[in-house]
Amino acid sequence: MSASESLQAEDAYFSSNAPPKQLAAHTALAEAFISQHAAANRRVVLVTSGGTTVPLEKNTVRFIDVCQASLLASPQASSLAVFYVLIDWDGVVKEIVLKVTSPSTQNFSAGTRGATSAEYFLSAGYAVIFLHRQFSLLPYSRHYSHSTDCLLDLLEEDSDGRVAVRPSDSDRILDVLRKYQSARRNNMLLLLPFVTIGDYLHELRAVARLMAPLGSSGLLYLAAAVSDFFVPPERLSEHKIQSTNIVEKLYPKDAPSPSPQIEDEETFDNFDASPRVPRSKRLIIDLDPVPKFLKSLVEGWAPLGMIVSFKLETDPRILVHKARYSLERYQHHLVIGNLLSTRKWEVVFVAPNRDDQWLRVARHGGWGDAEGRPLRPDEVPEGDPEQEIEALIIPAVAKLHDDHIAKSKQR
Ligand code: PAZ
Repeated sequence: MSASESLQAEDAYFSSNAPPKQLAAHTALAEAFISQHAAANRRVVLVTSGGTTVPLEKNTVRFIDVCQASLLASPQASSLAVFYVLIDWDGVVKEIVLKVTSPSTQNFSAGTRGATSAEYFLSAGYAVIFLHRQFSLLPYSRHYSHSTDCLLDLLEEDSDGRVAVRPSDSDRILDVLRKYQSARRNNMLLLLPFVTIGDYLHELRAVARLMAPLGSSGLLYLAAAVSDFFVPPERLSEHKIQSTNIVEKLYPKDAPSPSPQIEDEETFDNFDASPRVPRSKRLIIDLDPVPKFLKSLVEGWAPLGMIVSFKLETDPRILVHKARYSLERYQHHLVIGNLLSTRKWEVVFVAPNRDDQWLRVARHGGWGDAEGRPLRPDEVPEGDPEQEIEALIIPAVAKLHDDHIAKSKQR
């Protein structure tokens, strides 16, 4: 796609997909945050985190969300059809089939990478704008989320009837609490939530543009799992999609827009080898590709900043190839490749004019080389099994950021 075509696609997307209601408020917060830290000559990083949703209705009851690793990796996933989880706002989970040609339509993410990375950036002295999926993991509080330690389990009632931290947990909580309070006190962390793919892109563009004046000292670290596909507004159903044709029956003239919808014909689809569910009972959703915004980011929104993107794959044989392809296509500064199954303990840095660099922390098994062959035992790192991979990633990114700043000063 030429530069002018991608600019057109960008304009078309932003003019037809409404910004989130909180965009103006978020922009004002980000502007004040960036100017405070720029005045103190401090580096600012934008960390994106968590997964975007894809609404299926304007009055959204149902949406496609990121799903658990076990589902993505399930035998049901193939190169033609992937099962995703469709969740009603009241938590009812339905399984649907998307007709797509690639299994990477949506990603999943709890926000662990982003929240953990943000903490290490704060420790490295960066001011952090944390653009995250609402209710995903946050820096510091992630240590006590329901999925790890429930905060209530760490508390007890003392002899005076007051709430106290259990002495056995006090030290580790104190360590996190001090870091958290220091970040708050010094206004080092700005939290900006998003929900949908549209919200995310509007927020990303706004914050990236605000960071442009920082020049090379701005860092954009894009760890969010962003949907590749969406339903364009003109094809969004106004109201909740019905599982019967009740609207057509009662109000034939008000039939909902054609997509997405439950198909009304009693035919079998040839999509599955042995369909068990008649087509009339399925929800078939037709999604458009989201325009590729990394190009706009690199060329237009924050052209001097250092841009780091992530590439998630499940097939080890193509990870490095896909990361390098992305780097060449968008001409940014670093792609961090990771595999779904090993992302918590190994990643690969793919950057221009450098050999690929694998970073690994000690864990039991699970590693492979670029072709997916298991590592020899002597290649598997020893060390603290509790070490987080972000403890290696962030210093390495910060070092590349130093080089980026130094290079831009020479120009
Ligand atoms: O949030 P999380 O720790 O569960 O997952 C992190 C991740 C795998 C989403 C991230 O490291 C990543 O690869 N983000 C980019 C995904 C993509 O290729 O779109």
